Amino acid sequence: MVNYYTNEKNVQIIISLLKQHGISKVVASPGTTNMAFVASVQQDSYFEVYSSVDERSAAYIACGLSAESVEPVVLSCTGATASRNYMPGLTEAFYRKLPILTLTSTQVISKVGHHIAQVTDRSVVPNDIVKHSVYLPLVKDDDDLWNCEIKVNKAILELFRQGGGPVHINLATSYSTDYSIKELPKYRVIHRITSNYDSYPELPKGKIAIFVGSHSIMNKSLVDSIDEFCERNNAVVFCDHTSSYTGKYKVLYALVAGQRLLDKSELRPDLLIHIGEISGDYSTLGIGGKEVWRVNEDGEIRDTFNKLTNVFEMTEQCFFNYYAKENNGSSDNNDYFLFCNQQLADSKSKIPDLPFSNIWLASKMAHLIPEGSTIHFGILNSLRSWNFFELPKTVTSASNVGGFGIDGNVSSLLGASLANKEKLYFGIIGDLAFFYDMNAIGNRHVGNNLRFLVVNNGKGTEFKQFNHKAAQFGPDADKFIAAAGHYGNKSPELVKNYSTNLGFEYMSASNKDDFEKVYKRFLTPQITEKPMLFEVFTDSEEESKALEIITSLEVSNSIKAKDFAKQLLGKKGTEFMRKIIKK
Ligand SMILES: Cc1ncc(C[n+]2csc(CCOP(=O)(O)OP(=O)(O)O)c2C)c(N)n1
Ligand SMILES: [Mg+2]
Repeated sequence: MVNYYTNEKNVQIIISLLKQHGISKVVASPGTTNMAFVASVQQDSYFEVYSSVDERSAAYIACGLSAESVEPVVLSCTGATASRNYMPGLTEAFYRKLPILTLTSTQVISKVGHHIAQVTDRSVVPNDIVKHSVYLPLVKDDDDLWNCEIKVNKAILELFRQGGGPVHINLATSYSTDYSIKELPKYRVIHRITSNYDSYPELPKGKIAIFVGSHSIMNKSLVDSIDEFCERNNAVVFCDHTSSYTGKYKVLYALVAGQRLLDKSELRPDLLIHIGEISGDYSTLGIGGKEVWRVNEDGEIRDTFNKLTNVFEMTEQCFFNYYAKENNGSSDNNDYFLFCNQQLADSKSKIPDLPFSNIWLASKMAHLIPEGSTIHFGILNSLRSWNFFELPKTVTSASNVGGFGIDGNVSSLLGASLANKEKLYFGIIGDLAFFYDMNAIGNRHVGNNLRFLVVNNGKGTEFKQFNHKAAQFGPDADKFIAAAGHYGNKSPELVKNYSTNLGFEYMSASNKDDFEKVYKRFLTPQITEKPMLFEVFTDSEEESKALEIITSLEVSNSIKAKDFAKQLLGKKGTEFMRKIIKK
């Protein structure tokens, strides 16, 4: 029988990515644990493989070969004490910044410490033998596959990053004896482009979108560069209230992206350019892109959308300035932007009068937030509710989506308000988040430029939404998941007394009529004598209904058919049908 590549996928990923990154030199030491790798590369004429019994010598051979050829070199060794002998050579490589990719093969690391023959603990690596060390597990499902693809790309790119140096992969094996894989699968390669890199990739043809995660305040010149880029390349900018971009190509996309019954394939860009940090706009994150480029000075591989192919380690300004001069040739007009905008306008026009809820409050107030103020949103329901509605262009907005805590929403707004006493600061916050951090409104630095809208539904209504995973528990979710009934259980006096005693102007509403009477005062554009707290009592069921309505404005025919089939056949029947269709 002829042997080809191993069927161990983690090894296949390494080999495929070595080839795609142009790495061919290998120094192998003998053993069983590294057999899957060694046997696979020795039958592939792409690789130039050398043998060294002594691992200490192997590592120094790799140093000499790498320095002389100015190429990376791969080391491969087995279990037992083999890897220990790499240390002197790797120390040399570390201080000379030589790109040595060290593969130390091992049984799965859960076996460490159980007196399994030849299994050693490699979890502690000296600081000055490699710049980066990872464990590559066996691939048992798609998550493992993704994990391995990302880790191997990261490890290989680290060989060259910031001057380069040695890198370590602790590579698990199951001792498979199946070497029947004739054609090596092509796994996803990721490249890193730095500003001194002279061959920037070409923009792919087709639709281009920029996704802006939470972003620090954008200066005008960056906004102008993005606008110029969009104009030249028929691009659109997907934003939420944490994105900070206010240029011409902005679309606040949660309303469209959140449509549960809409077929989104037409909306999906061919290239998604990912800037900014973490986003709380789950709906727009779900749109994704067929291919993703990430642009960030940190240069890290962050595969938020599972489709990353290039990371640009540079300022966004540098990236957009460069590509604003390019034209991907797919179109000279801005039809993709117009299409997205049209979708948004269509959905907006279908919003009916909603039940009394955070979403309804947003629909009534978002566009009336006084010009030039700042607004913060609590996690998660408040941010999502207000992301459906536009704010005035001069209003800046943010949310604690770095860590998604409900623990500091009041304090963060207070902190922001200290930066400019002449400006109004609004906070939209749930009851649990308010009570968590309520001591902050007693802080002696509180100014009269602060205004809180506390949406008090007596629990974490997030967990009571019709589409939340806890919905299956019905009322039982109240006990411990949604944590209902704490903090006075929607007492009309508690927040009123506490806040007025602290010098706040207090107002409240329990229905739409109450709201109409008081909300204009809360939106007074001038700084008033006192800070304000507007407490609105809502009900979880109404909150959930409002969300269900606003995410069901659009229904695509294809989805209608699927839904209809589901109702007719039930869940089991649909699964059965799916299996039959696959066959
Ligand atoms: C410190 C912290 N603990 C727990 C959570 C999980 N969590 C996310 S949303 C939420 C409910 C918040 O309730 P509330 O502030 O009343 O907002 P609502 O969902 O009712 O609008 C919780 C507990 C979190 N994000 N942060
Ligand atoms: Mg609540």
